[in-house]
Amino acid sequence: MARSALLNVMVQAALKAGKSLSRDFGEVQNLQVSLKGPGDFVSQADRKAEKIIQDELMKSRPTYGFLGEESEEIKGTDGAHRWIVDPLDGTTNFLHGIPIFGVSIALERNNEIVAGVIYNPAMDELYTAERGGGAFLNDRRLRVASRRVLSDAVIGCGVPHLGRGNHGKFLLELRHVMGEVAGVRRFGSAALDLAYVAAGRLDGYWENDLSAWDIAAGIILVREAGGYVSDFNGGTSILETGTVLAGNEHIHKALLEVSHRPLPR
Ligand code: 2AM
Ligand code: CA
Repeated sequence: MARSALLNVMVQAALKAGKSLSRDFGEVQNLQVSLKGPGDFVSQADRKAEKIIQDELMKSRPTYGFLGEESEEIKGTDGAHRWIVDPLDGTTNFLHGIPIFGVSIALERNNEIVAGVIYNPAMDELYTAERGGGAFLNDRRLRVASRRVLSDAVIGCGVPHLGRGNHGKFLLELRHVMGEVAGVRRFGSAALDLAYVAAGRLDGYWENDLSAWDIAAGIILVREAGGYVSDFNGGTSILETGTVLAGNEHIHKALLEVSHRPLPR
């Protein structure tokens, strides 16, 4: 598998940040965290990872813009290119010693995502995709699952929690979806949920109330694995709305319909 120079830069940044997160995850698991508590330790881990990524990316492409979860946006002198980075997606899992978290790095060119890398250091799973070049898990080419009906499908989602999201709206969506599918999962990392759709582990996935960095890299992974990704209403405003709905052609269509059914009388 030949990677472009650009994708290589992204991979190196993700691996380096992943190493740092791995070390800090070990600390969290051993509960050897600072007196200020694990929350504070985790935000430090998060910021450290973002700094590593930013340094790596800016070193090789100093004119590109940079949008990261942990820092002020940098407007590059090159108006066409922007990195969109989440140094630690799945923060709550990380904090709780659950090994489902990862680094997410996307490259946007003229408002379109053209490359994406997601890395889960705890499982040493590196997901990469470039426009027109396919999607990969480590060296293996990815293809979305081929199941065509919801009754065979395992669907991922995001569940709103204390102080976040529209709980009533989600319960309505879940009520309809859970009645039609083989299983519903909630893994807690939007980036990895999309990577799992690309890998055919999840047949579909939807979530609302996200940020651009949670989903930017996952979008191209799913598309390059032959899947469909839209915003929650089936449109193209994924990053703008922070909503996402994904699957193969059939599951995407069915999930879109079922999740929008009105409340039964
Ligand atoms: P995080 O782990 O980086 O916080 C889980 O439902 C998904 O929602 C994760 O990808 C998580 O990213 C994201 N998330 C959690 N809180 C969020 C917030 N306030 N805004 C946007 N996304 C959030
Ligand atoms: Ca995130």
